[in-house]
Amino acid sequence: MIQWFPGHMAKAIRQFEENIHLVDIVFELVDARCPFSSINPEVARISQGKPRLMILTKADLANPNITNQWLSYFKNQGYAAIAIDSKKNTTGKYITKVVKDLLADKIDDAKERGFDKKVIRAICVGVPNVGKSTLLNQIVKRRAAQVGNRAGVTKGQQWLKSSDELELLDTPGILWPKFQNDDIANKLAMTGAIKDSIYHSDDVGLFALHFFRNTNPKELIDRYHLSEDDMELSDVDLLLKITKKVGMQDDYERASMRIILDSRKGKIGRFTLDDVNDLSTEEEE
Ligand SMILES: Nc1nc2c(ncn2[C@@H]2O[C@H](COP(=O)(O)OP(=O)(O)OP(=O)(O)O)[C@@H](O)[C@H]2O)c(=O)[nH]1
Ligand SMILES: [Mg+2]
Repeated sequence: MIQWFPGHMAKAIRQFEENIHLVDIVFELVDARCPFSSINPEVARISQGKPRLMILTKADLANPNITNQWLSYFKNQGYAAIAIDSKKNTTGKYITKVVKDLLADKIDDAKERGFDKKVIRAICVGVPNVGKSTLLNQIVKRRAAQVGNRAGVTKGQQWLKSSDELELLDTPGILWPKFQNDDIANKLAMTGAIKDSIYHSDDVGLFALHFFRNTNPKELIDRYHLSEDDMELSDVDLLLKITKKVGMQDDYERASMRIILDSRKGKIGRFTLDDVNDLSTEEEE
């Protein structure tokens, strides 16, 4: 079972608890490719009572129909929820509008009490690599926070100011001490929330392969020049076949990492690992 809960995450959670009273709203970022598995249970516990906006990031990489199903699900649960692509320059403006609409009563209140503007403070939290810093950079319209394509780029909290009366607290990615099951761990690893050196690439690679052969078979065949017959192979034999096809002889661990990286780049098609319809069974586990 994969576990990754280093000291800096425990510290980041403590700082989140210390700072929650400073903010008007919590941006709870989850990955649109696994919007359920990337929910950090610590966020609900710590932000109790504060308005929360659930933001499904990387929607450009996820299956759009399933993203809509998840948005409906979260809205039914009483959440304000939106899906975004932070690569788009319009995303910052869109979020600013959503936040001001959500907090309209509070803003009006401040105006009635004679303040000509109300500064809105938000804290941005979520699993590593989910796109917290990228999103905040879009809102403040400059590269104020460091971003990077690996888990654990942001090391400490940092306030960013936008010209639209928003003050935003960027935070390091946080996980939780024990994943509920292997599926959740595999999904987080596959989508890049867990440092790559923590898990066995073949475990996660096989998990990815098993998923793609069922949901995106055409893209899988195209990407690795497979035949229809190859799709009859067992998962392990299919991995060995792909290992040869990508010219890695029998280094199936390296080939597994290749599959994982290809999937993150969208090269095996858009996908969503969490199925809304599975939820009732997951909750029973
Ligand atoms: N395709 C796509 N990529 C995104 C999106 N948002 C962020 N990314 C990419 O995801 C990677 C991680 O982004 P960051 O903003 O550094 O993520 P973070 O949540 O701040 O990560 P930590 O600080 O490590 O916790 C970067 O390579 C971004 O370019 C998105 O909406 N779509
Ligand atoms: Mg960051």
